[in-house]
Amino acid sequence: MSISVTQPGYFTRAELSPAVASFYHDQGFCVVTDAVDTAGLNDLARETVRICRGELGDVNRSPQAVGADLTDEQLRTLPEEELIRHFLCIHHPHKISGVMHRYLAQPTIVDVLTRVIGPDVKCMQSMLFVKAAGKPGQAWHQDEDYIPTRDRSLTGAWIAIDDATVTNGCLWIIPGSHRHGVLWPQFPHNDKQYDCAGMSYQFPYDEATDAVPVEVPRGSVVFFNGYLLHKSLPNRAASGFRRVLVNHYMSAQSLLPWGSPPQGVAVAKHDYRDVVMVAGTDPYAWKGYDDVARPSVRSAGQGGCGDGRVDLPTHLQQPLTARRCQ
Ligand SMILES: O=C(O)CCC(=O)C(=O)O
Repeated sequence: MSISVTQPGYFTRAELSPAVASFYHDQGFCVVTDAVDTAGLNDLARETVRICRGELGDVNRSPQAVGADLTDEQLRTLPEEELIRHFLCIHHPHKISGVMHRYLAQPTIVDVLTRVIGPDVKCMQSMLFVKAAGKPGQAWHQDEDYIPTRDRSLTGAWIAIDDATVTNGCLWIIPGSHRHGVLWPQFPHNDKQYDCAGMSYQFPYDEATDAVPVEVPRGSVVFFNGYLLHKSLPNRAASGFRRVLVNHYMSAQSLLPWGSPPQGVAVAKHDYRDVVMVAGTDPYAWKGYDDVARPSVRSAGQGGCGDGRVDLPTHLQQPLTARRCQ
């Protein structure tokens, strides 16, 4: 099956123009279908194996994460495909990999980011999804649920290392859903199709009619707004992977109150400084930069997601005070 690249919002590098930003601001996403060439994709795929083997440094395999049960000997010796099948997602690969770090500022990505965000752009996060056949997706959410930018400039750049299709668990989005500028409630779902991250609900859309799959050929980059509702389904292909490197960016003109403020620092002053500038100038450069984030392996939920996982009706029976914290 071939993937259509002539849909609205899909551009080639040669077609980059002000129309890209107009489409992005209206619909909350856009795609560049030829952003990364085959040599680049091969580099990213090779580096994924080195990261999973632990060759570049510790990836902090938490007890609930896939891969936690592998011994150091297995990490070193398992055949590549068997090895990476043990991982769902590694957070912050750019902290240990020069290749992943280089892709934070890949020229086509920076070109689009400066069109949709503005001249000054910083990156605060990378995530490397491996998602082998049989592995779960991630439930409906908005990235600003996790990374609060103050100026709503959060933008994901989702680099497809493999073709991403409905079958192998491509992104699904609700176009235009970022325009409300509202973060919808989330709850700790118990739906086994998805990993352990929260699920948004009570948003004013019908997923049966409003959600669309974003199928893309490998080498494409999907850009999406931090308020855009999106999810992915499990990889239901018979074999193979749906590998993606997702980097998150925002305007460097805004503070980033991400995570808990250090002791004694008010939320209004909190500014996460473990960031990488990828374009323009940083008005807050006087604060300096931190290097505190470490890679970590995301749980796939296959060993369970811990206590308190419920279906939506059960969640809605909980007192409001409890629901507010989830
Ligand atoms: O690619 C996926 O499976 C999920 C990615 C995602 O939701 C994100 O990057 O925010």
